[in-house]
Amino acid sequence: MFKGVDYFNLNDLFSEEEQMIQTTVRQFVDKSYLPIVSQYHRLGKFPTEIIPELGKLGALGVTIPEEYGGPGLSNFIYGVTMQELERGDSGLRSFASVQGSLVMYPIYTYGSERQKKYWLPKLAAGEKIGCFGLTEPDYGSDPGGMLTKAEKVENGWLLNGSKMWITNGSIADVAVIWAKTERGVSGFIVEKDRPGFTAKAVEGKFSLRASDTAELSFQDCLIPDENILPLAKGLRAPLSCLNEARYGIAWGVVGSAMACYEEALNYAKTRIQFDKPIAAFQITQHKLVEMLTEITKAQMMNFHLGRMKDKGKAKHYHVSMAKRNNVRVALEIARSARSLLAANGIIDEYQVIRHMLNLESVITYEGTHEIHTLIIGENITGFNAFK
Ligand code: TGC
Ligand code: FAD
Repeated sequence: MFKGVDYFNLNDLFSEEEQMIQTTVRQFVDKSYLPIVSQYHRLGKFPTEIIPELGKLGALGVTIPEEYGGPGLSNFIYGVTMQELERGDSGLRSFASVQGSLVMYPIYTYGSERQKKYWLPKLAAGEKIGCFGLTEPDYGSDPGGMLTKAEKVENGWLLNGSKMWITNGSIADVAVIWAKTERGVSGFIVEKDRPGFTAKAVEGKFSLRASDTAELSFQDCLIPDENILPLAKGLRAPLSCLNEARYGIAWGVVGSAMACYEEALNYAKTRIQFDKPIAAFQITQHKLVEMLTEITKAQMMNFHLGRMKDKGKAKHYHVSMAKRNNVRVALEIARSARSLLAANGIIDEYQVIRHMLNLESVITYEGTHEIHTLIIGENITGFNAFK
């Protein structure tokens, strides 16, 4: 039975299958992931040994149909899964987001039958790891300006350029790379051992430390014709993948917020100052009430968005609103929880500082907070304020 932060008993509205999967993912995070995350956070590495378990859980490519090796579950279950993974760490959810929404989704949606049959079962099982390269050193919020190019040559495509801040980049077996071509922005499946392809881990991160982030370079890297995603034409193809990942993030960050709230509440009940638990002070209660209220509002938004998405009614601007709101409130909750733990809030014996630092990346990637403001702003006013 679900024992988490659920003030309005939304969980009662979950189907039996949704509840069962939530509990299974939650137990995996509690038993297999939380005991090791601090150690990997210190090391600055992703715990690759848990990848097969993620595959067995069905957390990689949740909505990919069974005929391609996926579990073929709903978008709602995808969301719930991301929430429970990010309750562990944003790096864990990032791994699953990238593998499912940014590698499997484009292959499933824009790939040939041969590409789907070859890659999807291996990615679903976690036998192969994928990454997604859209961002470049000089083009982040404005991916349409990308400099990476693929030139048509007799026996394929010659890829030149670089991609920056790529999650899973240095541990990936395969990359989905977006490049300008004579037919507009196109997507390519690039195996890691192709001559001319190098990946280098980004050093010195203070955020998402238990996640791999890399810079990818391509120098006259020859990609065979059969590796282009045949149905991906133009920038709308990679942007459509972002909708999937942003939806998962909207759910995921609520998991981070729940972890911070629970830790803050437990701490406040046991930490004694002025002969009382700090939970007995009005200012502490105010902080906790604000946290729980924002979590409850975000859970409701996700619940409805998930049902809308399963009916095919969630538009990209709805996803932007949920991503924008939920990451902002999760970050505020993590900061507030950190303040409640005070000095203990800055060490990794507790979770709040790790979540807080992670969320600084999450509010930046998959469209910054400002970019989502402008996406929603354009939708409601009709004016494009990007350019
Ligand atoms: P714009 O001219 O507006 O659009 C170009 C074409 O794309 C269509 N479109 C979309 N299609 C599907 N979904 C969306 N969300 C779409 N947004 C736009 C649009 O209709 C148009 O189609 P067509 O057929 O008319 O050509 O493009 P723009 O160049 O003005 O840029 C728009 C903008 C700023 C919203 C977009 O580029 C943007 O979202 N920028 C943010 C970049 C971003 O989010 N990057 C994420 C990189 S991946 C990542 O961060 C992974 S982290 C993963 C992890 O670790 O969890
Ligand atoms: P910039 O675009 O340079 O933005 C700088 C500032 O200007 C921001 O505050 C931004 O909001 C603001 N700004 C930009 N344009 C406007 C405007 N029109 N109006 C108002 N303000 C504006 N990318 C991938 O392709 N694949 C990945 O797997 C991936 N993983 C990542 C993992 C991590 C840990 C991080 C930190 C990033 C990752 N990214 C990935 C990149 C991420 O998507 C970009 O960092 C993000 O899109 C922002 O780009 P930028 O950092 O270049 O910032």
